[in-house]
Amino acid sequence: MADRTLPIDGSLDLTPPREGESTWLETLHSWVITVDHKKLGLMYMMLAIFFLLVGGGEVLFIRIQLAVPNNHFISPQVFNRLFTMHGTTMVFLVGMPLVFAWANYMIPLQIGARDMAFPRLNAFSFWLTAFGALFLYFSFLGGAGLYGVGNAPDVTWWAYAPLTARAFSPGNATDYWALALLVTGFGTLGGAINIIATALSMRCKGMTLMRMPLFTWLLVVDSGLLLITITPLTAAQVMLMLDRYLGSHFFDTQAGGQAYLWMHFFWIFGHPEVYVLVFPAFAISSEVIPVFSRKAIFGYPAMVAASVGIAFVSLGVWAHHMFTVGMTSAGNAFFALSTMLVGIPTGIKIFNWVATMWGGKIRFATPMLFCTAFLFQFLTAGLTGIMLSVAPWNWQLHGSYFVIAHFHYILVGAIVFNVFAGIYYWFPKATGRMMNETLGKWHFWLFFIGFHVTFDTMHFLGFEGMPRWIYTYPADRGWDHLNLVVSIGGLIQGVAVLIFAYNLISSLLKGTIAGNDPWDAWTLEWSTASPPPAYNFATDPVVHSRRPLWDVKHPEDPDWKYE
Ligand SMILES: [Cu+2]
Repeated sequence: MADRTLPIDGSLDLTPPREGESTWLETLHSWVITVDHKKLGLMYMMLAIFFLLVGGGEVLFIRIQLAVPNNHFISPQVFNRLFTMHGTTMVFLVGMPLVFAWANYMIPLQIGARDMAFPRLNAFSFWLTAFGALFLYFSFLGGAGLYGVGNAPDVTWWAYAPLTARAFSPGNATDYWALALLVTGFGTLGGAINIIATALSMRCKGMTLMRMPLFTWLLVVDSGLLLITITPLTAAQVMLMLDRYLGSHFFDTQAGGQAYLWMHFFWIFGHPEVYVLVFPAFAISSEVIPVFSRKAIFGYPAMVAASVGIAFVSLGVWAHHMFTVGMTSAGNAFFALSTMLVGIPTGIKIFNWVATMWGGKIRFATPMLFCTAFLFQFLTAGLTGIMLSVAPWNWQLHGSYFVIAHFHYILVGAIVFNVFAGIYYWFPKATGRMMNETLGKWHFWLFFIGFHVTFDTMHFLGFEGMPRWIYTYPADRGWDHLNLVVSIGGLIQGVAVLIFAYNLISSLLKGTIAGNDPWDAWTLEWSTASPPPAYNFATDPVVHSRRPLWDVKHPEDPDWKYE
């Protein structure tokens, strides 16, 4: 065999060449025209964090409105626009950009490449996403203008027919919604193609597919899922525009169309979309948990197989969102069983993360705290998911706050928790500085408490029969105290996020210098400088195992001996 040493042992001078003084305009220009995967990754991240604050701001109004019964803080029309924009923003302008933020920044570094396979397509995809986002928010300026919350869409984030028909939605609000999703959808397709091409064709010497970090694996499977599921969404948006402007009747029941055709098109995208959004969370935990438990990930091949399994099964469960439309009992039974089937590969993942921690020397630094909470919350969300997959149970709780509680357990309890874990973990790599651990712990505990106060309570609101989408409620239903508790929990989460934002900015300016490898980690991104130079690696890395940096640090007992 060839030599077993890595040319990435830290002895190389990887500091980027010094740049001359540049004005802020030149700096801005360099970011706007960039095709560098790291800059684009950070731009996706900034886009996502910006819209996370916007979407969070929207929910602030919603929770003030619902805190007490018979409230008239905002009008029903504004309420409808706010929850529509909240959902659309969080899914398409936060969750989706986050997929590409992580993938862009991390994949070339993790597979030892100098950039993505198609750098220009990468920039094009980012700007499509950014302008699609801008387009959606231009709707606020239409119609009645800013003060009356303009012409913003008010049809919920899944825009069921016939709400979207011209007869029920006469202005341009729904058009903004459909066109914005079309534009960001093309950005998503470009990004997904790029990720797959990069992972298949740009891996460094020695990195076989089964040595690729699980993080990269998950985002590749994620991109495959996106390629399949954005297609029906795009088709549905085109049909919707045809219905609205060219007199077709795909979704018009009065003219022989089918309203639930839209539901099929939307949910065959919409259910796998949940996994599209949660895969980056799995990816982050699959890196953080081993490093902070000081053990290699348990059952790597099973983890890869489970990822592909989840993606595959998730394509056949969509009609569990439609148990109440009156499918045949065979249809109900199929979608109930296929939904329960997701529990098997997901269970494999949870067991493997726990088995990785088992017997490890666990360090509860901030990233690990967030990942540990994620394991419990994800398990709970899975259990309420199985409850909802039982069709007769679903008939009782459909359209209630129980459903909101269930999916926020995934979207916040799994995804947002891991986003925070990932930012604390890779911030030192991207900026060269550590985030403050004390503030990190405050952030974690406040967010953890706020999350449970809000979303645990929401389950009980669902049992008490509170429906979704209502802008206020009478005082005699037994919902008032629970709603107040939910709103207070939201406030605690808001404070935690402000602490996080402060930590982010102050650490960027004066955090302690991180060095190349502050966590004593094992994947390739930690072998280069922090922040990495434009070319990532001075020489092309050569790897011999799944943990190339372990091999360098432990030449007496390298991983490749066991492969
Ligand atoms: Cu679903």
